[in-house]
Amino acid sequence: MVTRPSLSYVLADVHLQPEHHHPINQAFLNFIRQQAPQANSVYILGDLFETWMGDDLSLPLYQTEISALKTLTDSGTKLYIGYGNRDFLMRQAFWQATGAEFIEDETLTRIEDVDCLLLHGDSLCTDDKGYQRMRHWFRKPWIQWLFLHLPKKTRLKIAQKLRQQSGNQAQNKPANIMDVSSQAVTDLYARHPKIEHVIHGHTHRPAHHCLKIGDIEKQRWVLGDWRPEAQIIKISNQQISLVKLN
Ligand SMILES: [Mn+2]
Repeated sequence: MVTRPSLSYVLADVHLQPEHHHPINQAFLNFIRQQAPQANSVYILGDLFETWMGDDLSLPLYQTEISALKTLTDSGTKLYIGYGNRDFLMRQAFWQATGAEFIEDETLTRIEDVDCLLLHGDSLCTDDKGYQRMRHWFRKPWIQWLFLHLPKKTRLKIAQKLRQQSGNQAQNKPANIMDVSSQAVTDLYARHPKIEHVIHGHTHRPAHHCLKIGDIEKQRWVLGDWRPEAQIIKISNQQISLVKLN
């Protein structure tokens, strides 16, 4: 058993591309091969992949990245992956191929002796009613089952359409609607009154927000995306920091 220093990473919104020579994929592979093996654990809070259309279709597309993740977990680093709004159809074959463990949205966990609440973040964007309606449907197990049983060609077409649509919508929506709603954040804090640190992604607006509620200084850490420069969370010796990866 190798003893590692106190070090863990939390990241989200990598949006790995199907072309594995893409700069994002290269940056991610560098991180997974060089920095991640020094850590005790790595948490990926959703949207690791641009889309996931079922293990049968997507595992071969991301073979290089999947095997890098497997090498990482074989080396003893714990890897936890949650669903995002683009990749929530990973199933048994994915977890087996990577050696990663699934984490639910809104998970309370202790990382390097710091209690943290982890979530993707899309559940907080409640001002975007259209998006929340779509999320509600996509999260239904029977809809997912139906989708996964469609022929590969049909799934590819649907995924392409959804990507186009979400791109167009994002351009047309006012910026404040795409961010978290303050009411949703207040509700989240109320559900977890004792927790000090909340970490999420999704909005691609890396930041450290502080809000004093009663005796507790609530700290909301927002992860960045990986275009072009990643901003991820490093937790070491009970200190949390938002760091840039070069
Ligand atoms: Mn997202």
